[in-house]
Amino acid sequence: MPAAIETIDFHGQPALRLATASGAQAVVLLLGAQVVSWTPPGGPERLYLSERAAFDGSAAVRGGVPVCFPQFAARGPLPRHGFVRTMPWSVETQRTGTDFALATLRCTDTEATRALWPHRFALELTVAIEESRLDLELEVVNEDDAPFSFTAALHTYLKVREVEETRIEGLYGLDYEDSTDAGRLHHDSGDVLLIESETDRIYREVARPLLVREYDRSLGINQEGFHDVVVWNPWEERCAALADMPDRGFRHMLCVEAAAVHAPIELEAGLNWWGRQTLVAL
Ligand code: TA6
Repeated sequence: MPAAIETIDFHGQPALRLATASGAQAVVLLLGAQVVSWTPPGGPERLYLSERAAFDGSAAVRGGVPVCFPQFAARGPLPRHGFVRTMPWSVETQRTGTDFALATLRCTDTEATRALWPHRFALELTVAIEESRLDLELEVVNEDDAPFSFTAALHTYLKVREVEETRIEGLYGLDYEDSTDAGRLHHDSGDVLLIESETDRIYREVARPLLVREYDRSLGINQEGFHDVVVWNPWEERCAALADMPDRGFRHMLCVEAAAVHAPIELEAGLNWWGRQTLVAL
């Protein structure tokens, strides 16, 4: 089968399914430009999607890769993680080649967004699959006539077999803000990060690729443009408090997010910024 892109219905929402000749697949919702599935050739699924996720647009879909913009988390006056994850995006480009499939989705400011955040902007999310790789690129264009600043993230939910048996390598020597410790700054001095309790960290100035290792497989993660990496697992209590997560869901997910948080991006009028996260199944 050659590479192809088709429009599908995914839990009642319009979505694109990208597929390559070698058998990779990804699904991206037009709602929030949220990638909700990525399967490298031969499988299995590598993104976590909660079986209790709401797909009616009343809340962000729990899982996949939510796009957070123009505010990360509750670090400002806007709704948590901004407002574009529950907005409808449009399909701008679809392209397939010998063994890749690529789609670009776009959203722009509306009267409702300007009431919350008085700026004109255009966002494009490009999703590309090729062999065992998923590339996500977020472009922000300042269409205003004055500068604006924003924080943003690709809030990637990885699917893991068992979170306590998962190790993250590559964070050694970095400073991180610990949201479970009132945002205090800590220094990571361990070779690997093990997730054994609630974890909510914003690692700063991450310049090296990361490796997420499980006993029988790994995932390489690289980013450009984004300076921070957020690592999040709600653990038992917080997970149980999330209406759209099953109680044991935290055992099978791990968020490793490409983010621009600790130093907001300042964007001059008419200019653009982009950030990319790449996942490679190993
Ligand atoms: O990225 C980590 C985080 O900011 C956590 O603090 C956690 O609350 C999570 O995002 C999920 O946020 P949400 O608004 O999707 O429930």
